[in-house]
Amino acid sequence: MSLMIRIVDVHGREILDSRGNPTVEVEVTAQTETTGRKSTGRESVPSGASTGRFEAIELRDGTEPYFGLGVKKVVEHVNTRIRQEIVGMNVLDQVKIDRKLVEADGTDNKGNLGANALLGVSLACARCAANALDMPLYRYLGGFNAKRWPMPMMNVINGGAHAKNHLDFQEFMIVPVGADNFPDALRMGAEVYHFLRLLLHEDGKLTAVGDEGGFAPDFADAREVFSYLGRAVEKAGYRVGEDIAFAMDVAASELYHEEDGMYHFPGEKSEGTDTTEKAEVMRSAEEMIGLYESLVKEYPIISIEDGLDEDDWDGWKEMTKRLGDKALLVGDDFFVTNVRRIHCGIDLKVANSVLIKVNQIGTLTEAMDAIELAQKSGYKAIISHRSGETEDAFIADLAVGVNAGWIKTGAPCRGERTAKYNRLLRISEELA
Ligand code: 2PG
Ligand code: MG
Repeated sequence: MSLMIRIVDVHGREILDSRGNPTVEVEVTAQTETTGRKSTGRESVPSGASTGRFEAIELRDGTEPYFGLGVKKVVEHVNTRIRQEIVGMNVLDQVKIDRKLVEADGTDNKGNLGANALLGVSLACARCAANALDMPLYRYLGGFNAKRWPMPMMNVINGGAHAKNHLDFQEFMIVPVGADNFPDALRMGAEVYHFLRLLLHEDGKLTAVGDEGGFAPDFADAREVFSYLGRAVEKAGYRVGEDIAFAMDVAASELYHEEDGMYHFPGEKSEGTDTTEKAEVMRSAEEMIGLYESLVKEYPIISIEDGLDEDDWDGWKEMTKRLGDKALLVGDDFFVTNVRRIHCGIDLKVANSVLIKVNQIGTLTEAMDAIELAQKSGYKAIISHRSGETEDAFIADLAVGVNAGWIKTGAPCRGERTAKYNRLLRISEELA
């Protein structure tokens, strides 16, 4: 007879995320039948700013208070309909629970109950199960073979939808590729971060931080940012490229204008002539790829995320042809952690890496399916936070549980980002 840990309660509430916006938190309580012991798992749901068009739907109240951003209705779904569906189930049956959640919602995009309702419950079930078994979460998720620490991609300069500056690319990351272990990787990243602050300050640039903890002053363009990163790496005593490499998230769907099929760079102004004023720079898909080719030649950029629009499959194909052997080409808004889209990508030989965001798809099982598909197809799976986060560190355990090898969770700054890094430090001790 298999072990029965019966779900006895599900309770949702509204809490605040790192941007001060409401989000969903869920507690699942289950009772081990043989011993009568009760265990609880609590999880909360992150939220994006530059969301992909094909993501599962995050429901919000749409009426006051909180400027319509409240999640009272979603919490209500958790506490009534979802509670009724899963109370009595075995909390160890994660796949069955997630299937039940998807069926209860009944839509393709989780727009009925809300992906934020489903995800809170799904993650809290896994956490509750791990707690009931007295297992670290990564061990519960990955079994005995969970053993690989993830290389952090640390977003130290914030732009795009994550900051109010005039930087068009969304994220500039440092990747401590020369580190031998996670604590060293984190320390190297943090040291470079501090030297970067110093350099920016010396040049009179603002050192206030954006949504993901990276600095967010104005820059002329991506090249200026990379030159700062290079100088910060050297100041910290590391070798550019060997010890610390770079990565970027263009979040190109945010720059793309359907009307003219061009990518607009409002923060980057072209030179005016005597008769014309300075104008915003625009680039075609071809020019975007050309820009990446030259950036990759000039700087040690190992990863380009969402380099083109989420709908531009032809452009992505061309980009993969020209850059696929030089850098990770990561689909975030492009794949939205969705097995169907990832399948298309693999079939068409488009991109070579998948960003995994659990709230893009709405249940843990579906996110794990996406990771499995990516990994077995030779694509990298990069476990990622959202720009709106909480102190929840589920994704740190997930990254180790699935041996992802990569995690993207912001700067080594702001509590909701360091929660993940600090959890990885603790896991590293256990793995050692
Ligand atoms: C991204 C993410 C996380 P957001 O685009 O990769 O860094 O941002 O959560 O705003 O979509
Ligand atoms: Mg992205």
